[in-house]
This record gives sequence, structure tokens and C-alpha cells, in this order.
Amino acid sequence: MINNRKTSVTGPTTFTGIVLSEPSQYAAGLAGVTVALKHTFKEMGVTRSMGALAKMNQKDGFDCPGCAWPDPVKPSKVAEYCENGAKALAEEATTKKVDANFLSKHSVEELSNWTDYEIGKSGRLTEPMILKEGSLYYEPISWEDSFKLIANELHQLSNPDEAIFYTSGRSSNEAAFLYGLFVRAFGTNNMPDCSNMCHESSGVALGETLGIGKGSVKLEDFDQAEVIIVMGQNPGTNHPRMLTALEKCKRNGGHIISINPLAEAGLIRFKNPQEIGGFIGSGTQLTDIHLQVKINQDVSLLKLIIKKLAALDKENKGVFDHDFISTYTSGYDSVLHDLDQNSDEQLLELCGVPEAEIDKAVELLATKNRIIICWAMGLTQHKNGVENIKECVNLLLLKGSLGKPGSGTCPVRGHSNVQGDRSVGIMHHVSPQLNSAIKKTLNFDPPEKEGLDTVHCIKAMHDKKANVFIALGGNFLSAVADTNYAAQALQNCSLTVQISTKLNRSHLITGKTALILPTLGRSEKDTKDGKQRFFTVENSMGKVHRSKGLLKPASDQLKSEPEIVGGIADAYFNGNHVVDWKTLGMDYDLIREKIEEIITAFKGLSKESEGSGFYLPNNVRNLDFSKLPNGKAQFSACKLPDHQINEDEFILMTIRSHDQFNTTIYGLDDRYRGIKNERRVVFMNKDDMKQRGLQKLDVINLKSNYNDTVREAVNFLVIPYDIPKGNLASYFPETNVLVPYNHFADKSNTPISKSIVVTVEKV
Ligand SMILES: Nc1nc2c(c(=O)[nH]1)N[C@H]1C(S)=C(S)[C@@H](COP(=O)(O)OP(=O)(O)OC[C@H]3O[C@@H](n4cnc5c(=O)[nH]c(N)nc54)[C@H](O)[C@@H]3O)O[C@H]1N2
Ligand SMILES: Nc1nc2c(c(=O)[nH]1)N[C@H]1C(S)=C(S)[C@@H](COP(=O)(O)OP(=O)(O)OC[C@H]3O[C@@H](n4cnc5c(=O)[nH]c(N)nc54)[C@H](O)[C@@H]3O)O[C@H]1N2
Ligand SMILES: [Mo]
Repeated sequence: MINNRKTSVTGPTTFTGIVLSEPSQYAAGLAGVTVALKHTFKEMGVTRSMGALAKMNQKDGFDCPGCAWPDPVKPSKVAEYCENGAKALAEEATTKKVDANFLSKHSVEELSNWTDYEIGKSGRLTEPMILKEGSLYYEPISWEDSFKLIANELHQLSNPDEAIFYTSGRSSNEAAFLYGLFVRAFGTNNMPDCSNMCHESSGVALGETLGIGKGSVKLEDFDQAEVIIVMGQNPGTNHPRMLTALEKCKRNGGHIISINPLAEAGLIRFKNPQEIGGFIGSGTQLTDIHLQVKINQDVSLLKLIIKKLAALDKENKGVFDHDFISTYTSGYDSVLHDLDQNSDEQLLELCGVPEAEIDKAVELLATKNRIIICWAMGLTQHKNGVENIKECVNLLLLKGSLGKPGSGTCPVRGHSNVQGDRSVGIMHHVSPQLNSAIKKTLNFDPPEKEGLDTVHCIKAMHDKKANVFIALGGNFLSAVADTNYAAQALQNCSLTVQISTKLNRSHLITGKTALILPTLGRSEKDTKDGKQRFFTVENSMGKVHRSKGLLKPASDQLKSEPEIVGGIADAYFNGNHVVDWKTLGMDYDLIREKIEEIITAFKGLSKESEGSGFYLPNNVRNLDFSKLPNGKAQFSACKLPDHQINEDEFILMTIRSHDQFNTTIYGLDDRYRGIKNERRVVFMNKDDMKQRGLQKLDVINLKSNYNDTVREAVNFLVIPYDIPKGNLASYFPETNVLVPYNHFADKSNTPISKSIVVTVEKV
């Protein structure tokens, strides 16, 4: 019990009644469409659903609130959304409400004992609410008083670094820019964001090797690729519209290699719901070669592939692109030398993939050079997440597969504007360039001290070195590592503020005082003085475009994110600052003007964001590595991962089910993996089960032990599954209690959510 509130940090751990079936051999098809419509109709009604779905990802409409996959230049007339986009919309545009009446009936203690699914399904937040010190119930508060309260708390800090400003990746460029500007004007760089837990490893690796922390491919490249490697990613669930792009590659004669400990249904076969064949036919086979790698052994596997390619190259030049290597890269010799450190046998054993399959991949890669590598959390969320990605870059550099059509890097982003938020200045690192542009344009001095990222700000709050926590979206408590430690950290704060659309656990596990500031969602009409406003977002491939909602807002008391940020800043400075925060928060055109002035890449934002939008500059596309050492792209000698596993231990990856968006639980099914009505499951290899005397649906507890601290997640059902021996999979956020806050990727500080060493114990 902390803060006198007996709130539950994780909610109930009881079972919901599992129904098991065989894992699916294909993704989407009729079931995808049916499920999509079921969710929207149930939450939004038929008329509202059909109106909104027709405008999702269309040029004059709004950007899907789901993932960051780009829209085709000519969107499909039928529907440019997927099952999970429809679910994201249903979740946001639900007609259910969490209003003052709801919150006066249910205390935070009661709500914290609901599951995340039940909490999320209670509806949209409708008015600003305060949880006063010592109280168990939220009560209404005016916007003005909430802004004053925040300003007051911020003024009471002895140092601006005692405040933390989190961002989740759904905020628009305009909101994120204004927020970042205010935080700097306030005087700190404590801007952790969801990227820290997500693609930070990609940003660091790509920045160091290629000079830009983003991918290089455009959507059109998928049509022209000869080989697409999909690693550590489950597009059938998390980026379903990517399957259409993969299908196109296949139809154009391309090949797909998937590298994943699981044979994910979406990578096996795709029945395109936008085509008649997707309903009645057998669909398109996607994966040609599946390399079923052991968790976190991608470097071993890639090294072996590169070694075999190097041997072929020696015999018959032409496997590697030596012109490319000598013109554009640095470090080739050291990479070749590094390959000699490990024998083929050793690498083969470590990665656990049959050699015959690896040879097929090598044979394919040897003769092709239009190669794209796509990846997501399966590569980034490990201790060596940065090196995983550097090894991918090595392969692309050897093959000269950069800066030409059909080739390049493709880190597939998560949240729909996570990349844009970064581009407009949400980062805990200091950018001297950005600081001097702010100084020049707005005439104030941004702070020059590095800020804290996600893991370090949790520690700061835990150590009582930070006292005020403000979140622009997201569900910090449930998304971060080490839920119990994070709960204690938040509860140590005097004030926690959540700018949110939906109720989540971060509204229940709070500082002494807590505020909920409800905001407009993507799909909602944002009007000011009778004029409709639009905002802009950047997709996973660096294209910036407009988004304009159309639905009636969930409540007439909602404010837009820029208005809220402007309101907080205005109350804090109370007229004593060079920036007119209130006006800026109301006028997105003015914000865009400032973005254009301060961030040169966004020049033309106001005009060029129209229609299908414009691409931000990308040096890799032009093979310009002038900002890197020697002006060259960098090869890297990557180390093998170092897992010291005892006989009784497993490596656990925490993954998403088909029915969730991060901590938002749409439903209790994971259709493609054959799970119905249950989230408390652990996927385990049959041999491991046998060895430990476990039967299907036995109940187990999971334990991790790092630095002599034992963390436990209780009550999971064992599911026999096609997963490498010694590996386990279970869902996030139920298993976040097991992830130690102080174990994270070198350089990127991304928590090790995909390689947690655990033991299992039969209950
Ligand atoms: N519907 C829906 N869409 C989403 C999200 C969502 O929750 N729901 N989340 C969004 C966000 S923020 C993100 S970041 C993305 C996440 O998208 P993904 O990264 O696809 O999400 P995960 O479920 O974490 O899947 C990780 C995949 O990597 C594999 N994997 C795990 N460990 C390893 C490994 O060591 N090596 C290899 N090769 N593979 C491994 C797993 O088997 C799994 O297939 O999706 C975005 N889109
Ligand atoms: N163990 C484990 N942990 C992980 C991961 C993992 O794979 N395994 N994945 C990590 C990854 S990749 C990510 S990105 C993070 C996600 O971390 P977050 O981004 O913090 O979490 P979400 O669940 O996406 O946040 C959902 C909440 O955002 C709010 N919201 C939704 N739309 C809007 C909006 O338009 N505006 C505002 N202001 N609020 C909105 C709603 O209140 C909703 O409840 O989690 C990370 N945590
Ligand atoms: Mo993410």
C-alpha cells in the first residue's frame, strides 16, 4: 500500500476460459473483414463505422490511429485499412463514455482490480478530472484549474530536471513540436518517449552506420525487390497492410525470407481481403524460406549467412558488390576478419536453424542485389539490439543493396506518428543544431544538459529525484519494464498528469495527486471558430502528410493536444515568456510555420503536406554518407550475444497477441496462433514440456532473477507450440513484471523485453 491507495498494479491474474485450436496457416481473408466490422459496429454503430472507415487513410481523411505503415499513393477505392486498423478506430471512436458519473461510482482501487481489457472497454474520457491527495475517486476539475495546478507544481520544483515529460507516438507533429518546445522553454530535456522501448536500437544502429536513424526504403521499393527479409516482426498482426506490399513483391517474382522463432501465420500465406480471390481462393504464399532462429541468435545466423556468402564470393567474385563496397563503405576488412572468429559449426549450433534452410537462403541472396530487410521488435528489444541491426546493415552493404530501387533498410515503425514525433524534436538527447535554431527563431535558450530516457526517468522517480510526471498519451505504467518498480516510481511523485483519450492503468497507479486531461482522437473533427483544423504525421517511410478527422468528438469538453500543451505552457509562464503559448496552441498553421523555420527538413510543410504528402530528406537514398567518419557508410564487427543460461532456464520473448494494440486490449483472442478467450498463456516447445513433465494447459508461474532480485508473474497456461527449444513466448503487458528495469540494450537503453531469462514452476 502506497499513497494510502490499495490499487492493484497489474489487475487480476485469473483465467478467462481458453478455447484452443490449431494455429492458422494464413492471414486476413474473410475472417479479417468480419472481425473488423464486428468491432467497429459493436463500439460505434453501423453508420458511424461506415462513415469513418471510408475516410481512413484516404487523402482527404484521417490517418489510421494504428501503425505507421504508409498509404499507397493511389489508395484502394474499396478500403485502405486492415482488420487491426478497424479495431484501433473502434477503440477510439467508441460511443461509451468514462465521464464524471462513471468515475464517481468506481474508485481507483476498484478499477485497478479490473483487467486491462475491461478498463479499456469502459469508454472515452470526456472531461478533465482530478484525483486529490488521499482520495480514491476522481472528481471533475475545470481546464483552467488543471493548468494552474500543473503550473504551480512545476514552479515548486527546485530544478526543472525534477519534471518528466513522456510522449507516446500517437501525437501529431504539431502537438509534439509544441510540447518539445515548452519542455525546453521550461528548462529540461527529460523527454522520454515510447521510442526508447521500441525502435531506439534501430535509430542508434542506423545513425552510426548510415548517418540517419530512419529506414531508406519507399513503399514502391517493395514492388521491385528481388528478396525481402522479414526479421523479428509479425506483420500479419502488427502491420497487416504490409502484407499487400509483400504480396506485390511475390507477384513480381520476388522472394521472401522470414527469420523468426515462430512461423507467424501472416508470413506464411495472405488472402488479400481487398480482392475477390482473398475471399474464395487460397491466397498468396508469402514466405519462401523460413529460418526458425532461436531467440536473440540473429547475429549468429546472419554471420553464418555472410560467412557462406563470403566463401562463394571468394570463388566467384560477384556475390558481393565490390564497387559499392570500395566507393561507399568503410571497415570491410575488419568485418571479413571478424567472420573468422567463429566456426560455421559454432554459429549453426547457436542459431538453431537447419543448415539446409540456411543454404537455400544463401543461394538466393548470392545472386540477388535488390534486397530489403524489414524488422521490428524481435531485433530491437535485446541487450544487443543495436548490434542486431548493425549486422543487417553489414549484409546490405556487402550486397550494395542501398540507394537503388527495390533495396534498403526498413525498420517497421510502431505507433502511427512515432517517427514524426522524433523528427520534430521529442528526444532526451541534446541537438545543438535544434537548440541554436530555437534560440535564433524564438529567442530563448534551450537547456544543454542531456535529459533522461524511459529507463532512467523511472529510476529518477523511484529515487525521488523527479517529482512531477506528465504524459502526452500512452500508458507508461503498463508499457515500461518492471511494472512493480515503475508503479513505486510513479507513486513517489507529487503529481502525475495523463493527456489521454481512453482510461488505462496509468490513471489508476498515480502520484499523490493525479490529473486526467481528455483529448481529441485522430478520427474526430477538430474545429476552432467554425473552421476545421488539420494536423500532420510522418509515416514509417519518412513521408509527411495531413490528417483530418470527421467524427463528432466524444464530448464537447475535449481539447486538442496542442491546445492542452499551449494551456499548460501559458499557465506556467503566465505571460512572462517570449512565446505566446496560448495563441500558438490554438493555431496549427502558426505551429507549422515555426516547425518550418526551426527544422529545415520540414520546409514546405504547410503546403506540401497536402494530398499524398512529401518525403523528408534521406541521405541513404542519395548514397550521401558525408557526415560519417571518412564520409563512408560503416561496416561493424558485431559480437555474438552472451546468454549464460542454466539448464532449468528459458529465454522468454514478450509479444503482442492479434487482439491488442500495445497495452490496449481489443479482445481476448489471438486468432492466428489458435488461442481464444485467454491472454495468460505461455507458448512452449513440446520437448521442453516433456522434459519438465508439463501437459497442455498446465498452470505455471514464471520467475526472473536478475542481480538477486526475483520477479514473478503468476498463472499462465502452457500451450504446446512450434517454438525453438529453450525459448518461450508470452504476451506483453502481463509479463512486464518480469523485465528488470536495469537491464537494457547497450547504447539504446531499450528494455530487454524479447530476451528475459526465466524459470518456470508448475503450480
Ligand atoms: N495491431 C497492432 N498493431 C501494432 C501494435 C500492436 O500492439 N497491435 N503495436 C505497434 C507498435 S508500437 C510496434 S513497435 C509494432 C510491433 O510490431 P512487432 O515487432 O511485429 O511486434 P511483436 O509482437 O513484439 O513481435 C515481434 C516478432 O518478433 C519475433 N521475435 C521475437 N524475438 C525474436 C528474435 O530474437 N529474433 C527474431 N528474428 N524474431 C524475434 C516474434 O516471434 C514476433 O513475431 O507494431 C505496431 N502495430
Ligand atoms: N514487455 C514488453 N513491453 C513493451 C513492448 C514489448 O514488446 N514487450 N513494446 C514496447 C513498445 S514497442 C512500445 S511503442 C510501448 C508503448 O507504450 P505506450 O505508447 O505508452 O502505450 P500504448 O499502449 O500505446 O498507449 C495507449 C494509451 O494511449 C492513449 N491514447 C491513444 N490515442 C491517443 C491520442 O491520440 N492522444 C493521446 N494523448 N493519447 C492517446 C490512450 O489513453 C491509451 O490507453 O510499449 C513498450 N513495452
Ligand atoms: Mo512500438
